[in-house]
Amino acid sequence: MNASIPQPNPSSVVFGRAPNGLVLYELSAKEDRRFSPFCWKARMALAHRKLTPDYVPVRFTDMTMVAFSGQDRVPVLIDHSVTVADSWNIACYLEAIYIRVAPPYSEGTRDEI
Ligand SMILES: N[C@@H](CCC(=O)N[C@@H](CS)C(=O)NCC(=O)O)C(=O)O
Repeated sequence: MNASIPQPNPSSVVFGRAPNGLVLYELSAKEDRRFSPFCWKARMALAHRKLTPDYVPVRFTDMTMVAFSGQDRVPVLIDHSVTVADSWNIACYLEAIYIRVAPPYSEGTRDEI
């Protein structure tokens, strides 16, 4: 895995959300449907570590909400002062930083995604 660990970006710090400091910006469509497979990948990577972020819904028309990440797509993960954009980068980041506690598709994982 080619995981270069993102460096803290002080301008992107979001405090006071999930107690674990994790925030996931993800796509939200009509009736708050979260249909993005890229965002599911991020959810899956988090669930494998039993990490529950605060979820911030982002509409297609509101992609400027994630401009702090230096691009205009979701998912974007904030981990305290670290910002990670792109589902693959998020997977690599989590792999590098957090221990996986649940194998993919294990019993119970379904309920957490
Ligand atoms: N390579 C990116 C792709 C992310 C992506 O394309 N996300 C879509 C949602 S599925 C998006 O944010 N689109 C915003 C737009 O097209 O304005 C990843 O793996 O995260």
